[in-house]
Amino acid sequence: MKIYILTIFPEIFSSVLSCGVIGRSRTQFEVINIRDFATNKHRAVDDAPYGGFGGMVILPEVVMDAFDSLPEEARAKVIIPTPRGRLFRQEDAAALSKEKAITFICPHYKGIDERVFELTGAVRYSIGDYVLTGGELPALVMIDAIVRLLPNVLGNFQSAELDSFYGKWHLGAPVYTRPRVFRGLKVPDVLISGDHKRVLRWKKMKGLADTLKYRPELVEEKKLTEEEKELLKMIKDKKGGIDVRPDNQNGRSSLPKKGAG
Ligand code: 6GU
Repeated sequence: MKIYILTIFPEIFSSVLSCGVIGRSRTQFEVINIRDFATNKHRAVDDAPYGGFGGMVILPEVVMDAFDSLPEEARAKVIIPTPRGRLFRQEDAAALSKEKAITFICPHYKGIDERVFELTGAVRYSIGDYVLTGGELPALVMIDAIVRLLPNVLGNFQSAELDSFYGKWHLGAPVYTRPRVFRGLKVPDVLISGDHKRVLRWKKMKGLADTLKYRPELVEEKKLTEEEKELLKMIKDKKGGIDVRPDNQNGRSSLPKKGAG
């Protein structure tokens, strides 16, 4: 896959795209500095918005000149990260991982002149209901989600299948490693049983129980398979050995303080 990124902050991309799983992937990244296309005398890339109210808007001409410098393949799939877009989801990452080339145009300041959306045929995506200073981090978030789904990128592709939201609507299960007891906290016995079927069932049940606990708004009757209905009933009836107590989310440990008591 080839990913083109148009930005006024190319520095933001270098470390993320060269590290870890994304860095090792064979994706070709081309980061283009929009400022290189500024031809006005101060090489300005922004100007005040029509209508006032302050802030700065990226000039359409520099963005379009940068965009027009890209090869044909870069025009097929264009994404502009913006809080005024559709929420980016796992399905979008999966669909985009099938593309040959994707171009991200990163807004900054108050945004990019609206005409750029129209002229490039861009799709708008938001990564959540909060406002960030620019589209660079959202672009990286989307790129990470897309690239890890490319064939041969995750060492053990099976590992994507039990992920939260991978072909499912709910969260995945938590993970543990050595040692079996750490500071008094035990790894669930089932994970040490060596019984694959039981482990898989526990993962399903625990993923559902945690969805109920942390993201209850995701649990909708009509989305549930018969197996999920049955598992959720067991969870609610406190059968199946899953702890359903709400846990402490205020950052403090639920363990007694050292020296207390
Ligand atoms: Cl895509 N851009 C900005 N600036 N803020 C956001 C966002 C995108 N998604 C959520 N917040």
